[in-house]
Amino acid sequence: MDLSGKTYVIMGVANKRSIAWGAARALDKMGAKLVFTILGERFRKELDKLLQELEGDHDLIVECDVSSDESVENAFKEIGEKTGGVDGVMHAIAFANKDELKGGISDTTREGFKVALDISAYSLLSVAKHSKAILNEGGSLVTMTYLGGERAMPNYNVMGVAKAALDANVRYLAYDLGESGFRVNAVSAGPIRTLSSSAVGEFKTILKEIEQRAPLRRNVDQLEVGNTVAFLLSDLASGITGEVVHVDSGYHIMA
Ligand code: N5H
Repeated sequence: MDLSGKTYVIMGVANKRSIAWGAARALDKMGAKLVFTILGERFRKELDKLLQELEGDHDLIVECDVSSDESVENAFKEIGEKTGGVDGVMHAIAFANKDELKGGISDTTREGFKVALDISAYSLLSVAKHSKAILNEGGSLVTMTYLGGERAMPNYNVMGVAKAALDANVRYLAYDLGESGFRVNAVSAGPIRTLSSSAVGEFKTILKEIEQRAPLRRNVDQLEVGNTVAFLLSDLASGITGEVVHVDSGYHIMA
């Protein structure tokens, strides 16, 4: 696929294992120009180092803290001024307190619930609000979700509730922005070892279950997810909106 002439914003690269980095590698290979947002300056050095691995020259890195509307507004203003408009945004951001990703969901604190829903679900609405002003014709948003938003899973807890809200945000945003010709979709990835999953105790067991039970009998990697993100961001997906595409070796179809 040729994406030369297209510009995409990627939010959520923390390190080389990030799913957002898988999307960056895929989009770069297809010739797209990339803009990155980082949570804070401490992530800049890591990203600068990673960027040397890409083929294209992607020099615009903007700070964006999605817990602040002002920060999101300023980030997209700056990106708009420096690029003259973008063709899409990948949102790969989530957070929940570690304590709430184990044990029962009934122990979730009010504050922990608020934080998880704010960073993992509300943030997509804020990104939509402030990015639509700089989206080129036919532009689109893609976010990352997980099966734990559709089914109850041990330990996922408040993140499952946040992903259910995120999935609903995708559908409501698709309706809202559809009037302007913009599309909004999600990719539901199978489990992949990343910085955010590294804290999960049972992760090995979860990966093994996929190898045994998923139709493809193997796990997926960041590049496979990235290729699907690239497809959804591209004009090849011009008729797809409000959709959740599972890139999970087919695991979600199994009883
Ligand atoms: C059923 C599972 C396993 C249990 C749940 C894992 C959920 C992980 C998602 C959240 C977003 C991880 C998270 O917020 C970790 C933080 O508490 C601590 N980490 C950090 O602060 C690091 C430094 C930063 C960079 O991370 C973040 N997120 O800001 C689900 C798994 C099988 C699949 C999975 C891992 C799904 C998912 O949503 O990521």
